[in-house]
Amino acid sequence: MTTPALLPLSGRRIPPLNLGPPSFPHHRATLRLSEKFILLLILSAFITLCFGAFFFLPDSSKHKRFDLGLEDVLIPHVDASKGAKNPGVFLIHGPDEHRHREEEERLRNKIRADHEKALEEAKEKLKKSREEIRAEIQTEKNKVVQEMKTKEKKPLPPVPIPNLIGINGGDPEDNDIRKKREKIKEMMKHAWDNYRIYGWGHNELRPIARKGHSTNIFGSSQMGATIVDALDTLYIMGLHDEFRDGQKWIEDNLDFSVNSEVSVFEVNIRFIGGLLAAYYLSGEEIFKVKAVQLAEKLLPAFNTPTGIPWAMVNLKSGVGRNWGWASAGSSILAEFGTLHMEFVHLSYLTGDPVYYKKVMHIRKLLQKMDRPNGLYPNYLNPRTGRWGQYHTSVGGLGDSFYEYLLKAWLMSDKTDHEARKMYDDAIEAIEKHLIKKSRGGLTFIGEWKNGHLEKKMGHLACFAGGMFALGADGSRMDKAGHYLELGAEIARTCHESYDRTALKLGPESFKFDGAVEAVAVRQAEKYYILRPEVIETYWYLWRFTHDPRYRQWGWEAALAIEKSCRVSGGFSGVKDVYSSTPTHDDVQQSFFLAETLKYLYLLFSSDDLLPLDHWVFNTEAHPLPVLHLANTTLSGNPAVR
Ligand code: DMJ
Repeated sequence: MTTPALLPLSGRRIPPLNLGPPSFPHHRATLRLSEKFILLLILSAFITLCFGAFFFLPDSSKHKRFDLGLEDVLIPHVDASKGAKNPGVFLIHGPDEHRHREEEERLRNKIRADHEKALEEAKEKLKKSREEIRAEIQTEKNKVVQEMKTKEKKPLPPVPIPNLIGINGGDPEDNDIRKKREKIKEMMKHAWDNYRIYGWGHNELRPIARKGHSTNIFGSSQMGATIVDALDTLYIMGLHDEFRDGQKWIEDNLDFSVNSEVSVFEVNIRFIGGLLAAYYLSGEEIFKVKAVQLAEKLLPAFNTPTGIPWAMVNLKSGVGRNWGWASAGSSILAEFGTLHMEFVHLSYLTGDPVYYKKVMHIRKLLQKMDRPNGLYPNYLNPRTGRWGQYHTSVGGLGDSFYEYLLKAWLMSDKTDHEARKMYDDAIEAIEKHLIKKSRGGLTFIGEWKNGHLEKKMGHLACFAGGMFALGADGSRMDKAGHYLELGAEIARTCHESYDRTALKLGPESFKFDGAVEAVAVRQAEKYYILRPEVIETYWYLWRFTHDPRYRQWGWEAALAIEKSCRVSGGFSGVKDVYSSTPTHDDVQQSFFLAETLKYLYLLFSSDDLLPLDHWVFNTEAHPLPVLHLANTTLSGNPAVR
């Protein structure tokens, strides 16, 4: 700021005010006290003016909420031309001023009239008896319920249904394989029938206590998670009576207007995924309607400063929050990064782009963030848009995020190149930093924690063998052979983790430490809870290679489950796979019916059942058809089913 020229006050030129070092004492001495006072007064008036003007300048810094270069996705898009967000700041003059006064007067009159009307109504009400008032309230309630029901029944717009190929059949020619497939179907019957008898409508089953079971991921209400999760498995196995039974329960009982806090991720992959798959397979509208009703209930979870959803949401109030254990209040990569497939299908089926926009927003945000060593950390704070702890894993907390990048590309009929690029980049970084070979020659995927590689692999990470195989075709620099081989190596390692136990079932997590290879060390990591990932990898590798070892390994796993997990009331997880006498955890997980038994059944079916160039399986093994969107838009389509 330059000092303004001082004007003479009484015809006398005032020497410049010197506020410099006291090297010119004579100058200051010449300035009288009153003159000094006037000068100071003018100066302070000027400073006040500049200061005031500063406040009236547009404040661009207010709009920038983060320093991550995310402006385009994070800046609230307010249409300035409408300008009514803060009406107080606009000054109105001329003819507009008159119109404005009239408008104000009209509003005042309306408020006055409304008040009087309300007063009259209240007086009238008071004249009525309690019974009359109660009856009126009841009529009002009924009206609201009726309105909600009509809204629920509102038909969704017709869309072209993709070519649904291979939803039945899959009979293998080989007699031995056919018998094995029949055995898997019998296991499914056993799991379903017992749930039907002892746990019907509950989320899961306690097969030993013979009663219902649930965990906090499903909230506090009975949402029949096993029914929804099992539907498509029942369908492809030809268990149509059971399928219809499940459908009936859903029609009559599945209600999402409940005061219950659920996991957005789990409800998405199991319920929305399960309902969508059941809809595509059977064509029954009810499944589509229920999927959309539920999706609407999940949307408030996205109301965060960044658009990264909360981990949990209350289905009734829409209030969201994160898990208490997650680093620095973060959301989890594998949770907010595993919505894409289902949400794209929801937009496709409803013609409402809202779902598509939510997941694309997440993708854009992730794309713009710095990644340490090219790796995605598992934790992201939805308030600040900053990473939490630098922990990267292809197992729990990270796993299905990578899976969904690849599957977004496959599901788009290989047109979503952005997703493929993100997948390729991520996989390259993972291979460079996390994938190692043990002394004994087993390839494993470790976990990256604050600059250090933990030589530990979770059962969950075993799904990656199948993912590498599935992504081989279309990989960069034609490395298809390499990725198929990598998938096979992971399958071998995971098979070893099963083979080195007493029960021939894999532990939750296993180490590679000196002489220890593919074995759990801590007691807390020795359990098997009917998880599917290893069998899932066998199935993908079987489809791509037809190497008989995968059917053989799958059969070993099926027999081990039958021997150690089957009880008269269903199937249960076991607490220690290294102990030859199994101790049961008494939980029949819903994913056992959705995934483990489905992948086993597919492993012993021919490839024409749910062929992989027409179907993409969500992370809960629910098959969704490939969408040929090249010539369509997501905002509705006139064609009819
Ligand atoms: C399933 O719910 C899904 O596969 C999910 O992606 C991770 N884990 C369980 C089964 O282990």
